[in-house]
Amino acid sequence: MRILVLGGDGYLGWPQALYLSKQGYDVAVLDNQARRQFDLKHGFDSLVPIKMLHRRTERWTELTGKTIRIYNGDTVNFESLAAAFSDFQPEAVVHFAEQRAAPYSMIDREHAFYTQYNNVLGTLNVLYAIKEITPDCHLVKLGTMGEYGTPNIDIEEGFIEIKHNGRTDVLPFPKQPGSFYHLSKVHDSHNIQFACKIWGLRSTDLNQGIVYGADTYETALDPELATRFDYDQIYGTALNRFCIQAAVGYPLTVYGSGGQTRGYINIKDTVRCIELAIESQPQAGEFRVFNQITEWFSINDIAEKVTRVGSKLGLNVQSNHLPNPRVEAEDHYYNVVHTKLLDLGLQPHLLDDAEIEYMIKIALENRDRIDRRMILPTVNWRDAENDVKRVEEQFAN
Ligand code: NAD
Ligand code: USQ
Repeated sequence: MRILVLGGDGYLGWPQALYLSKQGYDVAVLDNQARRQFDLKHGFDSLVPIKMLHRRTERWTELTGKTIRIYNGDTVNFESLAAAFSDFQPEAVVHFAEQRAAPYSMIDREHAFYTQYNNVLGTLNVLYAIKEITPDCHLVKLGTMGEYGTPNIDIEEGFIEIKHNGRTDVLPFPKQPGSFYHLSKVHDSHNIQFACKIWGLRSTDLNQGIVYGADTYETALDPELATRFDYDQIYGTALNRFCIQAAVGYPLTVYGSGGQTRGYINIKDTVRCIELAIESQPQAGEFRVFNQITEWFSINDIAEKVTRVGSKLGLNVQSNHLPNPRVEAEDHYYNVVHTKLLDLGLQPHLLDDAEIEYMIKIALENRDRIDRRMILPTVNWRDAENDVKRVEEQFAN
């Protein structure tokens, strides 16, 4: 089966391309290098050194004899996207190619605009490319658990049965996202569901939780295959950030009281989940939603785990409750239905001490690459104007 991975140079897209190639699929990647350009422009860098996309694919071929085709394309530029679809004729498309940082989307109008323009219109182009060029192609789209927010009821898997004034229907689960980034995913979901209904496209929307983990079995084969490890205040997620903070002796940056609870998934499970979605193709016209998480923790739970494991490694790990720069519930109910991928055969790698120890050790090995100026949050949901200045000052340093 031919699979096109959009955003195939990113943290998740690259390991996904390797994993699918290893399983015997014919894989191509498309990327516009937006993420690398952000790093170059602002002086950010992955904790772990990463090779350019061409070298990565070359190394994969040297090691395995398998090839991964590269398309330099942009989902927002329909010509480049359509050229890749026409040339490769994908039977499945895995769509990772979006601006994925909530703090980035909350810097100011310009960054909110870019995020929604890039994500929503890029995905609209993907839907048209499928309709016009490869109408049977299965779209596997990366959504996010943050689309749902934190309602005071169980979060169902995409849809909920509602009884109202004596009548009953099964409707999309209510969405209460917490950033302009998370909102872009909600808009995508609506557009995708609509395209399935009117054109008979087939799609799986994966509401994925926070992904952690430094490598997959394939990226670990060789340092030149490594995927990125973000720890900065814009792209770094809390667990990655806490691991590098423990390694450099910086108090863990817990935002607010730390009761914020989120779904998590190991990167090794992410790549498998997407294969499971591809293998179990939906019917024409079907819009499926899977909740792609394996467990959930509060930020305090994560800080406690990193403190415990760091202490075992002889590190002095402290926590600091910073004023929360985001607008979010800090003490809330959280219970998520996530059975569909388990039913398809997912066998989760859960977050144990060994995984955290591995991540802290990678941070210790790359300690001289950690820029402490990237640790404190610079984007405040409530006070964007002031923070643009602070973000710019920090980028300028
Ligand atoms: P990433 O930023 O590392 O990778 C995204 C890749 O897409 C980058 O290589 C970037 O250059 C590319 N890209 C962005 N816009 C593009 C465009 N218009 N055209 C072509 N390429 C473009 O992000 P990631 O962590 O790998 O996340 C991938 C996807 O998974 C995103 O959609 C994200 O929202 C979703 N997701 C990620 C996580 C997580 O914890 N990392 C959790 C849930 C969902
Ligand atoms: N947080 C801290 N300290 C930090 C960083 C974050 O306490 O130093 C808190 C945040 O306030 C938030 C929680 O940790 O309550 C999660 O934040 P995060 O930065 O780890 O993750 P988030 O912003 O939710 O975004 C990440 C990915 C995004 C993906 C999302 C999945 O960047 O692409 O969509 O996880 S989910 O959270 O399920 O929506």
